[in-house]
Amino acid sequence: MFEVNHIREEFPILKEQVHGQPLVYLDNGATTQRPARVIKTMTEYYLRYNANVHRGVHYLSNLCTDANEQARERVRAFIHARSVEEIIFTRGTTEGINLVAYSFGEAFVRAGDEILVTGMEHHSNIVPWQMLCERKGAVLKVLPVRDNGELEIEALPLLLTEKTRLVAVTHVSNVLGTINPVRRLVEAAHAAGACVLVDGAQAVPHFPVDVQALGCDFYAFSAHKMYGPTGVGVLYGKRDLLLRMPPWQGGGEMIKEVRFDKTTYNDLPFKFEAGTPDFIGIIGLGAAIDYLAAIGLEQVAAHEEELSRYAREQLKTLPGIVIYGEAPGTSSVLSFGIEGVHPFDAGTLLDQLGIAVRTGQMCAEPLMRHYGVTAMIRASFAMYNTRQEVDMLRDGLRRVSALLGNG
Ligand code: C6P
Repeated sequence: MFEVNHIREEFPILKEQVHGQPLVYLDNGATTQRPARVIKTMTEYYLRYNANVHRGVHYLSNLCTDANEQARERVRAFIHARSVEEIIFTRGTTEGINLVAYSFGEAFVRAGDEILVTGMEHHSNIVPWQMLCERKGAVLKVLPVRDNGELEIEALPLLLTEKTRLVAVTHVSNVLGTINPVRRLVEAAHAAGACVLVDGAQAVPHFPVDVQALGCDFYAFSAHKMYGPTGVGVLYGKRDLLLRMPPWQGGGEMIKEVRFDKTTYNDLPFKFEAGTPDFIGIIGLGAAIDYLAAIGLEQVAAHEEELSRYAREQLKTLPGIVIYGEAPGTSSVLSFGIEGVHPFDAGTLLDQLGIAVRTGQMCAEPLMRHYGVTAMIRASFAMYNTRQEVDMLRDGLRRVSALLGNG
């Protein structure tokens, strides 16, 4: 049974006060809080078991190596990848996308080729592709977004050409909450001979993801947005592609044999994991996955969907509210503006009431430009948020409007 108050007990920070008010944490799209058990697991490793992985024959090193590899297996099962060879640990979504932009780019992208992104991407899923295009003389194309927050899928046949090498798309928009039709995009891209990278940063914490069912070639996400630690992420890649891609960083761990005249590279996934990984963070991610799996992502999704629907309803009762992104079936993100009020002023006032929301351009400047604004206010939900917190946001916004706006 999904019991939100029971879940809240696991997150000590939720009992904190901010400016003398109970914390209402609605900035989960930026980073979620961590449950005590994840922090405890990591602390135990630091206090009792710490030793570098894949390097020693001694007891502690073997223990950490096993725990690191068990976490890899947990990630594999979590996103239903075929093999642990397809699970590469990174520093986060950003690093995963950069890895593909570099390494896939080296292997498969030539001058005149095309990379297709969408108009709702986070900077992390735009800039690495621009850098690749600059390096290779390739061309960046953009699948546009409709005002209601959906992708203009009908434009796809025009934009996908025999020159398209890769389509990079977010599974869920960090601004609009739109859940994109990834399966459909993958089918179209594959039919045109292009690969697909999915940015899953805002998807994996909110509903079950099955990379085999999606059919995508790459899928990247961050641990810190799914109740795990900062500094750790995952890149899933299809084995046959990863085998054909060169390593992107050199160093320890990614090699089999090093000679001054030639070095041979390690097997997957280690070929892409140069240097000491954040193994205690990785073990923490494993603990976060165990926790999420025990609660059940279907239950999490149902709770958050209900909460998001309720939040949309409540916000619409306020004067001067403009909601961005009204695509059917949006996820746990709700961005909006208030007529006559600057988002930063709204965010500052809400903060005084103990309510944490994100304000700004959300690392999605092209999308801001599409809506003709320089900033938005965003409430983003996690499994521990409640209707009562949504009510507090609504009441807080009412005060903001009364003080600064036209309410
Ligand atoms: N978005 C937000 O408040 P990193 O920083 O590598 O963990 O994740 C980057 C990233 C990539 N894609 C999407 C869709 C994202 O939402 C993010 C992170 C945060 O929206 C911080 S800007």
